[in-house]
Amino acid sequence: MRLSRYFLPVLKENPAEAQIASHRLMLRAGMIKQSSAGIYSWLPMGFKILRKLENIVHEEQVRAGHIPMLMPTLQSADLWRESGRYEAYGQEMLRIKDRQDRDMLYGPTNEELITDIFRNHVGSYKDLPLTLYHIQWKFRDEIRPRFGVMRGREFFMKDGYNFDIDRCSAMHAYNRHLVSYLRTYERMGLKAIPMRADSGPIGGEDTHEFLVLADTGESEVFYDSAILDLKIGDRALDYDNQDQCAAIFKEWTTPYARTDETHEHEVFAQIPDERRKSSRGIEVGQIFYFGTKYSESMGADVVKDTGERVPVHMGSHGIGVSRLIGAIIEASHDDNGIIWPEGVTPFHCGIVNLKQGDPETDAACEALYLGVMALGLEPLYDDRSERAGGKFATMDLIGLPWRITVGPRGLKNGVIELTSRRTGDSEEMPVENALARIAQIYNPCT
Ligand code: 5CA
Repeated sequence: MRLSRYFLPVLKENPAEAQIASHRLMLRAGMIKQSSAGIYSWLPMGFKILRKLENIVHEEQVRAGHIPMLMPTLQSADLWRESGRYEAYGQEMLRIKDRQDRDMLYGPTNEELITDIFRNHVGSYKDLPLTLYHIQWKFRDEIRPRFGVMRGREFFMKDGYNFDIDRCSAMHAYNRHLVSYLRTYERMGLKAIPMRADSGPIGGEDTHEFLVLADTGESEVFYDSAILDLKIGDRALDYDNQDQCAAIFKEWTTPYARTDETHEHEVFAQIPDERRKSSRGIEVGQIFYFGTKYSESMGADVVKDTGERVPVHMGSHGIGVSRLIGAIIEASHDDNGIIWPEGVTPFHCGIVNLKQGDPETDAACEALYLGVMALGLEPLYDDRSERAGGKFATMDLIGLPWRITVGPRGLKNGVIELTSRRTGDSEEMPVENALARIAQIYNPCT
């Protein structure tokens, strides 16, 4: 993409309404524009990252054997009356009447809708286990929408639902989700810690929240710092292997990690001083096992091999896809702007032309631009006639992990400059070497 032809409305000044870094930087970097409280338009740069995160979530869900689909945003109130949640959900639910005077609602979550689909189409134990998911907009009329996409009213969420014949099979689904979520967050360059939590309006017996540590997080968390050393990495995962998923679940849930809702002072006090930590955290996902809560109230049951009819065991599992963008920025920025982890960056590198209009510099930049694209990567080429300082400031603000700077002086010596956004370190090298480095960074196998 050529910056001169892109739509990147960056702001020079800090917007007064933004209290935390991620909100400020998303507005300044031209990623989002508020349309009303807690509701945003996603401008091209923000939309590009949202799509990247969505793709990572899809890839990891499909890898875990879960099946993508799409349910509507508007739902019928009658379904929610069946589960008893229409009244119970309270003010956060946006209730709407259609022209026939029917009660509708903008879905805050989808347990009822998916249970209705299940009971209409599945009747036998032979069709189980089954996990369906979608990534769709949700609406919760939050009393205090704030911090930009972090606590929005309209937000983008992955929600998945497992249907299993018994508790044991459903616990495997629970563990499998925990493992797939750990992998998902790691790919995004995040350390998200699963913490035993409270199930709130979703209900159920078992639930873990995934928290990214950040001073600006809304939750208070308590943990054993040993958990920070754990990593899924590139270990071979077999999601059908119950023992492996259970072992990884155990590995991550053995060190103490709780939100304030489930915190136990006495247990916490037993952790050695140097490992006993408390801080703030951003909740980027939550998994639930709620047994037969919805299947019993809504009649979602299957016939077992014995001929007996039993309600299915269910769980639901959410990832806050739009909130994740805020969480990544909170975890990865400096005074000059965002620092995107390579796994989620909107463009793989920036190209800065220091002397736009100079035939040699322009030609070198064009060649580089085509060269990066030939690697199957996306460069953002700043081809505007701006001062170098302004171009650098924009690149720092939008946070691409690598910047290639091309100027007449370097070209005389046959070199350009490759700069890491994270460390600020620059290295001069011939164009071919820069291309080889970029290729190696993004495709380590080539
Ligand atoms: N049905 C379950 C699992 S699918 C559910 O709704 N879980 S949830 O309430 O925990 O939401 C899942 C995730 O969505 C949360 O972990 C959080 O990351 C994100 N989320 C929830 N509310 C908001 C909000 N107001 N703004 C942005 N993200 C939100």
